[in-house]
Amino acid sequence: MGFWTNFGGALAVALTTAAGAQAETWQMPTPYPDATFHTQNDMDFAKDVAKATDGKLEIKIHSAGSLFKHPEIPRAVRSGQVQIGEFFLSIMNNDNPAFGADSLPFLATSYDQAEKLWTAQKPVIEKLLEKQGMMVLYAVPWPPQGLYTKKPIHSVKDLAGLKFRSYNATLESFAKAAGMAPTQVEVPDIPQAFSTGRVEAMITSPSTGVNSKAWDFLSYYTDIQAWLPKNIVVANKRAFDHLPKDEQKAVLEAAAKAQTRGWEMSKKETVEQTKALAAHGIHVEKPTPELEKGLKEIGAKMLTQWKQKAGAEGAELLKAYQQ
Ligand code: PCA
Repeated sequence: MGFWTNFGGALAVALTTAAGAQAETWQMPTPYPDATFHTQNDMDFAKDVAKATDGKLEIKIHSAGSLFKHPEIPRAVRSGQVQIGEFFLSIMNNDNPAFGADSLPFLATSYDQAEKLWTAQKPVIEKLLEKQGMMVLYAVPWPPQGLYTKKPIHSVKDLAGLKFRSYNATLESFAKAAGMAPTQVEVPDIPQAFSTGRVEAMITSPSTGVNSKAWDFLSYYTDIQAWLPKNIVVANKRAFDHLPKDEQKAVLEAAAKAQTRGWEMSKKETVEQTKALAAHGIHVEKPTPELEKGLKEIGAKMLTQWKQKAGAEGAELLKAYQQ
């Protein structure tokens, strides 16, 4: 870690200027552990790139926040400390609300809607990232987000006072509006946060629930299908431009493949990992109409606030989505 913190920038520059004849390695941090389907998709992407370039471009994945912590990854790519990186798109919501559109509760709740939302979001995101010297390679959604608790939850009232594990500012607002007390916890730290009692409830995918063995500390999964937030993989534009043309093409083709494969993996995960939760003894329940109504009311208020902050760009994005 120290090595990269101190010399990563210089090394990245040296590598990119040496591009052309000899082999090159791109460093790729991701916040998520190896068992995550996103990380597995990234590994396939790296293999495809290595194969298409006869090993001239290697992509080395650093999983579970081992090279850079999650909040530092966008900056690491932007500054060229690494050439490529993956992060949760909506953590950039503070830069611009357009980044957070896919984390708005109940705006897009199915894969079809998520796809439509990404189509509307992508041109805006591309423009914003381009200003920061980054380019979009692929984006893949997590399965629909559901509610994990120790006790059954039948209405928003049942959530009052719960210590809640959050993953971004939007979810923090949602939790607060539902009367809960949110704390930010990255995925690799989830088991410990629950076992030490720092948190007692969370909203996340069946994938992350299974990967963190939710059954060790939780008993109920209420399948609220509230939103499908995305991970995005971005490259440093200068690093990309330094590649020989045929390697650029290999990266873009592998990225397009990774996006298609990732969406399919995500759909499969939704079914399989929800079953896995049940198989490990978690009560998988449908939300009561009362709970759904209460949560959707909070979502509607959050959308109104988002629109106010997101300005003309946000309005354009929503119009494209709702068309
Ligand atoms: N898993 C990640 C992001 C969304 C998800 O399903 C997390 O819990 O942080």
